[in-house]
Amino acid sequence: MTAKDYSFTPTTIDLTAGKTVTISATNDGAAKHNLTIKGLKVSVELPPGSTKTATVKGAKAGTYEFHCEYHPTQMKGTITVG
Ligand SMILES: [Cu+2]
Repeated sequence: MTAKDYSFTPTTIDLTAGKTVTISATNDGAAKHNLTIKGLKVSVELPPGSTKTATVKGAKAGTYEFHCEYHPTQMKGTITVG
């Protein structure tokens, strides 16, 4: 996924339950961003120009919210695990 000032692309992501998934996030913007996924223990800092990965192991089926801690009202989305 990509973070750019001030949105994530895509804003909806589908994952398969019970699998180990690596999420790669790139900050293509000029501002500092962050990727936090509530309920999946993901919180990665994304300085401008950086790419970071987060591994999610065996997520349970459900809907999880993700956002940027610096711009939580603008930068957010949903991960559906099913
Ligand atoms: Cu941000």
